[in-house]
Amino acid sequence: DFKSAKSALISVFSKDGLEPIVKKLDELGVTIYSTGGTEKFIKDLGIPVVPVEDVTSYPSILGGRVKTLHPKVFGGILNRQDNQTDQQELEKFEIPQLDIVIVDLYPFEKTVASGASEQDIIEKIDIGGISLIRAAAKNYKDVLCVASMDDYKEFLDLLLQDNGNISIESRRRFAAKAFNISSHYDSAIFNYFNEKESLEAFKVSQTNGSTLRYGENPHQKGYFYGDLEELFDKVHGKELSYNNLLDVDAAVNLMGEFKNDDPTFAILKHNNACGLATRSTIKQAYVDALAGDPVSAFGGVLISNKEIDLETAEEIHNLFCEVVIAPSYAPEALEALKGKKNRIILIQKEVEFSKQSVRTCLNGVLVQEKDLKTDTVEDLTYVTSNKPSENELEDLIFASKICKHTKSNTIVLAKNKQLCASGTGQTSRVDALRQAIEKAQSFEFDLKGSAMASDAFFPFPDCVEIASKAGVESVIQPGGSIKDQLSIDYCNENNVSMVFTGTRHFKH
Ligand code: 93A
Repeated sequence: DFKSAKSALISVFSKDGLEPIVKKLDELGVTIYSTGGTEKFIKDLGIPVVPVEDVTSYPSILGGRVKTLHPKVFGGILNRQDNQTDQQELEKFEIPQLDIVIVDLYPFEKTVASGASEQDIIEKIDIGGISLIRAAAKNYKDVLCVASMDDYKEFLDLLLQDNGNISIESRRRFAAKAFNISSHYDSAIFNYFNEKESLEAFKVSQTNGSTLRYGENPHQKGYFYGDLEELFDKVHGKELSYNNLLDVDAAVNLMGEFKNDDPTFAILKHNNACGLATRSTIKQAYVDALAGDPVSAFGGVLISNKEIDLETAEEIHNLFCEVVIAPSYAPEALEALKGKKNRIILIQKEVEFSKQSVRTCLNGVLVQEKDLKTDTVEDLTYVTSNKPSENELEDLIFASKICKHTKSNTIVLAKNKQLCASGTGQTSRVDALRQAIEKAQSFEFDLKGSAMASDAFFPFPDCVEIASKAGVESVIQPGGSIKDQLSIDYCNENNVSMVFTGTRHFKH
């Protein structure tokens, strides 16, 4: 099915390599239609060319944003030559048949790479050209579409080979190339917008970077790019260090889970909670958080979900800690806390945090949505014959919130809304569990009736077995292991209740 071309529409950004094509088309007697700059280029070669405006009877408007977007142009491309009605309409509306469409799109990616301004980049989003390409490729049965300067050469060879007769196979092959180009083009635009969004979300720029005393260790240089003042009022203390910043980040993310709960206090070390409790007063919450692990609490980061009063501040004052964070402080409490020169005191403002996280990886960056899913009672599937009591359910949700913010592999043990102990950042979940049990026992917690949360499913029943022997009576975990039933069976035989959340909470 060969077709000899009688007309061509040429609208190209790059004119490099176009000359021999236009010359050949002219030699073959093909009528050439063209747009602004391309038309001028062809005219300058001394070759006859019809401005597209003569077809549309409409000038190029909006600074070139609309030049080919017109029914007379698209009618000329999209009509089916074997369809009578289509052909009658061409005649009726005086639409010229177009057999070849040659486009080379505005160089969007190159413009982005050049570091151009947003405005320049936006103007390089080709609308008319991409539409010409898609229309011509869609109608490949009648139209040949050249969609990039990279294909000029191949097209010229094709013209020379059969003297302007083009086979259906060639038209279809060029159509496939065309859709490859249009989809790649749109993906590049998407990537630009997407990246823009994540960078803006972090407000990271050279101008608001600050030099830290050092990085994770004194021999490492360190910098922070961000706007701390937007998030906190720092009312007292030394400069925040690299490690302080990481702990503050972990603390506010963790406490975000308890924002609307009763008074809750958490103590963090190395980004993990070493103590956390929810009580009727903030002082009691602090006292019971500290009891979770008074050894680790030394030099920790403290955070409260409610105003810190004088009573609590006086208790806190006895502890050496790096940072205290709260939504507000009673004036006397603040004075008491200021009693240590270096202690950093932050008032956390009501500002939303970015919903994405970024970290370096293999000379690149990994970007992901933050884990914003908090397990609730509504998410739970009750998988054992023994169901958790009201109190146990509260403890399970409580434990799962802490678990989500603890480094994997992790197991969290909790009882009466108090963190008993956790196993953090272990290479196996059994190790994490053993660490948690041993730690809880070393601080004289009675684990009888405690709740256990796991960040991921149990591949074997060993964890529920060890936990049950230590006194755990309720378990919350995502579920989803092929061997779930073994853990369920064990729980059923040993009076342990277990619920599945369906959501894994790895944190690496
Ligand atoms: O701004 S556009 O999206 N609006 C249009 O209607 C249109 N038609 C073709 N850009 C449009 N084009 C593009 O113009 C082509 O894809 C090509 O890159 C460029 C050719 O313009 P000129 O012939 O004026 O150099």
